[in-house]
Amino acid sequence: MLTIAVSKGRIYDEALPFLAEAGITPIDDPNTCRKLILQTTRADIQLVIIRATDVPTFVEYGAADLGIAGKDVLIEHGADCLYEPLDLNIARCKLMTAAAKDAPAPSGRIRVATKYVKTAQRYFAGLGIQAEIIKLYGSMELAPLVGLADCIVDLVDTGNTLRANGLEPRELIMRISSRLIVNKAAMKMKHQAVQSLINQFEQTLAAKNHDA
Ligand code: PRT
Ligand code: MG
Repeated sequence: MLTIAVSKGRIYDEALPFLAEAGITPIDDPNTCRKLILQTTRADIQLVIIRATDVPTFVEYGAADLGIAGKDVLIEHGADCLYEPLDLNIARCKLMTAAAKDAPAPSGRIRVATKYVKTAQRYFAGLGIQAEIIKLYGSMELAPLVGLADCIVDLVDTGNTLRANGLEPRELIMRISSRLIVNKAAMKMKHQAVQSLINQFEQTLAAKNHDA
C-alpha cells in the first residue's frame, strides 16, 4: 500500500490529472466529504488530505510515502529529509516582497510580515539587509496598511490580492511550483511501487509539455 499526502484546493485540483493517468481516481470527493483518508480506484493507493504546510511533515515521518507540496512550503520546512524527484509544474506562482503602492523603498532596519519566516530571514540576510521578521498566519496584505510592517513576503499569482489592498509587488524571491516528494525510507523499502509512480507522473508531465 502507498499513501500519498495532498492538500485540498488548488494542488489537489491540479494533481488530479497526474493521478488519473496513473489509474488513481479518488472514490470520494474531498470537497464534499469529510473523510481525511480517501480510497482510490487502485486498491494499493490511498490519499490523505491535509493542510498544505503539513504535507512535508507527514512524508518526513513516513505517515505518507509520497506527497505533493509547493516549493514555498518545502523550503520553509527544510527539505533535506525528503526526496524531491519531480517538479510537477502545477500551482505555479511567485514568492515576492510587496509594499504599499508608491511607498519609498524602505531603508535601514526594516520590518517584514510573512508566514515564511525562515525563507524571508535567509533572503534579506543574503542581501545584507537587516530585517525584523514578524510571523503572521494570514492576511499578510494588511500589515503594511496598518503600520505593522514595511513590507511583506507572500505568494503572488495574478497580483489581484495585492492590488485590491493598495500594495504592489517589488522583488521576486523565487518562482514556485509544486513538487512530488518521497519519504527516504519508502524510496528504499517500496522502491518498485514508488519508482513506477514517479515514472507515470513523469510521462504525464512529458505529455503536457509536448502539448503546450
Ligand atoms: O488555504 P490554507 O490556509 O488551507 O492553506 P494554504 O494557503 O497553504 O493552501 P493553498 O491550497 O491556498 O495553497 C497551497 C499551495 O498552492 C501554496 O503552498 C503554493 O505553493 C501554491 N499556490 C499557487 C498558491 C497560490 N498560487 C496563490 N496565489 N498559494 C496561495 N496563493 C494565495 C496567496 O497567498 C495570496 O493570498 O493567493 C493570493 C494571491 O493570489 P493573486 O492571484 O491574487 O495574486
Ligand atoms: Mg490559501
